[in-house]
Amino acid sequence: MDYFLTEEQVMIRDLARQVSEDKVMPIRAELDEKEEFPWDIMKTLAQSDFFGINISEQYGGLGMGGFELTLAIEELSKACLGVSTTFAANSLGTYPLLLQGSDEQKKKYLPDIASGRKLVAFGLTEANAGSDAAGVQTTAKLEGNEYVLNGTKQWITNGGDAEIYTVIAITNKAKGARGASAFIVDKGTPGFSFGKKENKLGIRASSTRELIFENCRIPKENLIGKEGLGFIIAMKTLDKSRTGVGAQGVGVAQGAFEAAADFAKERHQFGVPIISIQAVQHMLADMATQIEAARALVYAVAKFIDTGSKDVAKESAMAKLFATDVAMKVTVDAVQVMGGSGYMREYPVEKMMRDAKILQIYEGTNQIQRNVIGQALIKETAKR
Ligand code: COS
Repeated sequence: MDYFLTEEQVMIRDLARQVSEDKVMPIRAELDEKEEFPWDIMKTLAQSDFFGINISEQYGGLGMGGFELTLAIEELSKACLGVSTTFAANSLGTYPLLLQGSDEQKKKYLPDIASGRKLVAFGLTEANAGSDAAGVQTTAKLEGNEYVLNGTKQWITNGGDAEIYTVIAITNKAKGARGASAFIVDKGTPGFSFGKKENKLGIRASSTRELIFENCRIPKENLIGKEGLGFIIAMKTLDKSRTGVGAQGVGVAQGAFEAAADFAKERHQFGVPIISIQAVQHMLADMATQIEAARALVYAVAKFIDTGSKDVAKESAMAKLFATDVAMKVTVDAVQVMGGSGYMREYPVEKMMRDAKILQIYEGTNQIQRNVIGQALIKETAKR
């Protein structure tokens, strides 16, 4: 379907598609098998200014919006979700700075992020704070001109490979969610170390580690916004980034669909290509319809967020929920269309199916997305 993209948007999409086809597809199976961090691909994306897409020109970015970022994430996801997760987690980690960073913080950090010189990671999740994001136990205590961080963050994408970390920690336990604050922590700060690299079902090209803070002292200037804003910054960050997860869903589903449709044209059974068998055609028709519906929703929500509207939690949750459920269904169906071949590592769809599962889990499980939507609906009905 034609989404009437501008010339610039077509350029971003086509460039991302080219990187995906030339650089990602040839090595995605190897990255998955060896759990190899995609440094070369990140370098290529940096050279093409992809890390600066939604960072303003003032700080070295391209000054575009979340919609253009969505286009890039979708194309990368068509080839490999491990690669697109590494890239998208970078923007996730950058949002706290974009949302509430001071001009000094932006001047100090954003040019390195926009140029791709430094990768970013977002540290919210902990052993006891997953769906219950307000359950964070990592503490940050102000001592003179420094905050002292103690605690452990879990399952942090880009953990260990990123240079810059935006971290949520408790500054006032008595205040609950209102007692959390957001900080910038540089890799190499004494007292800041990493756990072992996690061995995952999918997105194995991306790295996932614990962030360990043991009396880690950071300058008080590294507080983002004000004390007590941490939970809201985290929620607003997720409101922005969840559309990107939706775009990942659209991309991986499209990749799986194309692999299955191409295979169905070549594979013969009962003397005909299986694409001419109605049972297979109907599966492909459902897959294509669901993908187009997911894409339309993700694009519409990304554009809505770019208008600067303040309350986007419901729409962003809807885009993430719908597109990632579609991704799971379509990747499973792609394996089914391809039968025994789909199950083999020789073809890309078994990896896509393994990769897609995380989309229903990270940046808020799809059950949490339904909660967010439900809560927004309750508020809306109260206003009517
Ligand atoms: N934007 C602005 N403010 C928000 C907000 C949003 N999107 N969501 C919540 N808030 C505010 C609320 O308005 C409330 O403010 P008041 O204290 O003034 O009333 C405050 O934050 C607490 O909100 P709430 O009571 O809804 O918080 P809960 O602890 O019930 O948690 C959910 C809400 C479940 C939505 C939240 O914990 C969540 O998103 N969890 C999933 C986290 C996640 O995605 N984890 C994945 C790891 S990060 S990669």
